[in-house]
Amino acid sequence: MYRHAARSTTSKAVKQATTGSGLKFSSSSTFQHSTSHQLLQQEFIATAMRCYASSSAVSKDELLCRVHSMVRAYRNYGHLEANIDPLGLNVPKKGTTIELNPGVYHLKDIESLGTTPVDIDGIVHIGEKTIPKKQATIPEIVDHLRDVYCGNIAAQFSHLETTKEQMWLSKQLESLQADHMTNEEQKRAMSLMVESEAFDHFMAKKFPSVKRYGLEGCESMIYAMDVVFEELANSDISDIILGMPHRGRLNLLTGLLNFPTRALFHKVKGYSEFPEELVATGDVLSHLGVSTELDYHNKKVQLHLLNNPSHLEAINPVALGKTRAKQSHGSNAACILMHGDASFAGQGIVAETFTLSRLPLFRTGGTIHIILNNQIGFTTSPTLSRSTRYSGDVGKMVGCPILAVNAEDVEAVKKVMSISAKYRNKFAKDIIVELVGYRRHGHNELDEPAFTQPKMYQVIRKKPTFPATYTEDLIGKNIVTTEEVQQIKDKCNQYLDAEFKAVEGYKPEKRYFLGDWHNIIQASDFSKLSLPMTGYNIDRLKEIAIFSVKIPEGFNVHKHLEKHHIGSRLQALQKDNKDVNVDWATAEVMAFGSLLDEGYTVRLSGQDVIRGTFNQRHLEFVDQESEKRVLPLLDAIPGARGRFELAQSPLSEFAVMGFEYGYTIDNPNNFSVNEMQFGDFFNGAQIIIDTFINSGEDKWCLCSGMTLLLPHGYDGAGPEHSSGRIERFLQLCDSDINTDELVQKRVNMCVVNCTTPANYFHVLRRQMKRKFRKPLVVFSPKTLLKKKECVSNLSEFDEGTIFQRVLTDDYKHANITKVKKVLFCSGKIYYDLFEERAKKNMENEVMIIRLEQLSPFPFEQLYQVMDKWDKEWMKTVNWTWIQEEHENMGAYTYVAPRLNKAINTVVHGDNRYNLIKYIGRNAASAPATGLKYDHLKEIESIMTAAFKL
Ligand SMILES: Cc1ncc(C[n+]2csc(CCOP(=O)(O)OP(=O)(O)O)c2C)c(N)n1
Repeated sequence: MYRHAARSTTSKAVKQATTGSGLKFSSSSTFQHSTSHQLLQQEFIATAMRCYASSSAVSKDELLCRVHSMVRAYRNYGHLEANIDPLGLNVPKKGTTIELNPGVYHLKDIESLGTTPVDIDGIVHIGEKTIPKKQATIPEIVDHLRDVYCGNIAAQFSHLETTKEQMWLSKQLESLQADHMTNEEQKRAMSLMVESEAFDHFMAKKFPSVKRYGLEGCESMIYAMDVVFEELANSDISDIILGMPHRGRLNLLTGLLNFPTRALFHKVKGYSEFPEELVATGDVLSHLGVSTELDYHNKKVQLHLLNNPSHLEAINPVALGKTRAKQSHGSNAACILMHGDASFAGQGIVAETFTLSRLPLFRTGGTIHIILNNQIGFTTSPTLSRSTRYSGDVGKMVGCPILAVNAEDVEAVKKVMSISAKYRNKFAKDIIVELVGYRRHGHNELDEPAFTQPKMYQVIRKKPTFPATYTEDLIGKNIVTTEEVQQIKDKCNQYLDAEFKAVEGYKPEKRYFLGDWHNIIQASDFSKLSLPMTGYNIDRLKEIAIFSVKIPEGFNVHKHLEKHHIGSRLQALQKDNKDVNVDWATAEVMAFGSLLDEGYTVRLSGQDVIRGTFNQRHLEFVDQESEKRVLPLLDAIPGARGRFELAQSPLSEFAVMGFEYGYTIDNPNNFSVNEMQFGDFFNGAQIIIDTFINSGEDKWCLCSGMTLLLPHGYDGAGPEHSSGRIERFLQLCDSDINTDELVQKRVNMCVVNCTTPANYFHVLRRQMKRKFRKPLVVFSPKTLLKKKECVSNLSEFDEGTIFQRVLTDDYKHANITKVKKVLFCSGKIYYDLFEERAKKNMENEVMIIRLEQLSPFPFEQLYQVMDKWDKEWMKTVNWTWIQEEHENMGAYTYVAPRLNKAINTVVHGDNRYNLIKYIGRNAASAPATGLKYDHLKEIESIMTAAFKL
């Protein structure tokens, strides 16, 4: 439904709108603008009349000027009179847009103009594309402009940033008017739509209770996709990454994307989409994906339809990330995103993704957006679901052309699809096509739509289907015969019947862990796993670390950095290997650099990641005089084979995290680290965590080594910036407490809270060195970045060293039976406990054990530690979990039952006692106090409790 909104408002109109009097809410649920548009029109006419004073003797230049003004008006406002609603419910009244009236330009009242040709070269494009007309009469020009801009395409492009783009689009639209589809093309469109309809009918008959979100009412989408795929294939695109929601997905999968129909029926009947040897819980029908080769007259293109979650539009940044990953490995990939009209206008991720579209480290050369506009969102009409005329209007934020088209004009559909691919290829920018159709049934086929939209559905129920009318049209034009159409239908139904029968005995194909992934296995395949050695040659590591602060001769680096960053790093590294102590930021650079050295693609993204929020990273140096920038790691460590992308990101978490996830699922050798400015900001991207990172492998067998850095720690920074919400991530982990296996095989995510630079180095490298890929969440430090005790000796990075899941100081206790209390902890609190214990001289009585890895829970390592201990002594010990966080937060509720199980198992052989005591902050609503005094008092009381025996 298209409402007529004023294009701008006078101050009076603004006042009216904000007080409510300017917008009337009518019973038919449409906004009506009362006076503002009329006022504007009057103003416009008055101005135009002054400018184009009527005269029968106008000069040639004056005449051209008038024609030019009218042409521009059509390009700007023609869409207001276009007919893009196939239901005919929202057809604008012709002649109501004053700017489109030739009389306003005095081009009606000069009699001779009716027959005298005007020079139109460079003003408007009429005629064949190859032989454009040089002259035309005014009536010819007006007719042409009405055909192009007030026909079945509503084109908006006057908001584009460059006249070059505007001129190009107007030329395309105007000259393509003379282009007509060949008979073959029309037959192709017809058969695709007839097959799509037959598929929907077959599904309705065989599976009447299944929600399939059919394409009925918008069947030309299937041809639209065919056109755009072919256009991209012809422009040598090697890969198309496609993200789309539920509507019409099954039609597209089976109709164009070679998804075996028997596999789909197999899934509908309730069987798994995965081969037996894979461990996966699967997903619903409308989230299925596929990767397939499309062949357009020997122009081949690999199409990847991504699995998507129910959360509408969340797939968008993921698809972009995957596209960029393909491009960074040398392929000429392009992204297409399909959307629903309500979700495109409503979901904020759409705007966030547009923001990425032109940023140097995120761009992918333009996305083609196709909005499948069925003029309704579930039960909500457009008047209640958006504040803009078109669903695609949000694209204006990045100067994106918006071409809305009546889905029942196949020729117009073909035109806009072809223009969209050409525009993307030419300008490397996004473009939106709005395919306006309708939805024949309810939101799904089991819903009754007339409860809420009775009038619309009266029209729809009387309306013949489009494949039927289009077919009749082609028969009428002698392009096909009735027999040919019948043959298409019969063949299609026979095929569907055969596929239906073939479900018996169908076994899902192995489509996973192939190609780039052939060396990767699922972590459940324990027999094939080994602990990866993540240590690296320390001389090379030193070289990398030195290189990371190497600046060119004569470069004016900031004095502070010269002394405290570059100077102190070089100083630390100049010592003998055995005396080299490495801090957090150096450990990180050694991890990245060594992975680059081994040929991995490393990508670090997030807000201000180049410098680092805490002023610790400084991967880039800026000349203080010329502002020239150098990024030593990016400029390549001598001899390193990998590619480094340092992606300072916009202020977005949702889109950026989705993008990075997409980057990692494309290739197992893509190591992407996404840092939040402070840990708590991940919550803006919770949808990506819940629906992709945490569950993508189980739902879709898609593995990801995506790594999140969430700065965490109670340092008096107040309620938000203290906590990365460890508890929320642990709740998402399926680290099983009931298993008797020592090693947790099937855990979805790794969660760590490391306390040493060496462990951080190893855990980062482990992401790429394992045979499997799992997302990793690192609760990274803030104050520890600069703490002088928080360093690791270079020997801890050497070949043969590995990540330590558990760090214990039991070896320091000559007589362990003197220990009265064992404090289990994780993260930065360890340093406070260590200092306090020393101060209190209680090393003999209190043992501190750090859980560096929380998920998968390190049962195996704990058993290794405990097996050495005296069992009778263990029965007497005070076992305590101590944390900085409040009792209802942090790792406590996750860790306590697991520690209980581990200790009970070792001491009693079963899980009989509740042994773990708690020390930490009391339960609270906010993660931390905003008062420094309270913060310090809380620490004091935690420390007092810790060393009370
Ligand atoms: C983020 C989100 N909110 C709500 C829903 C529930 N939902 C599923 S489809 C739908 C309507 C979507 O309308 P539209 O985008 O126009 O697509 P259509 O179903 O009409 O094709 C809604 C609200 C969802 N899947 N995702």
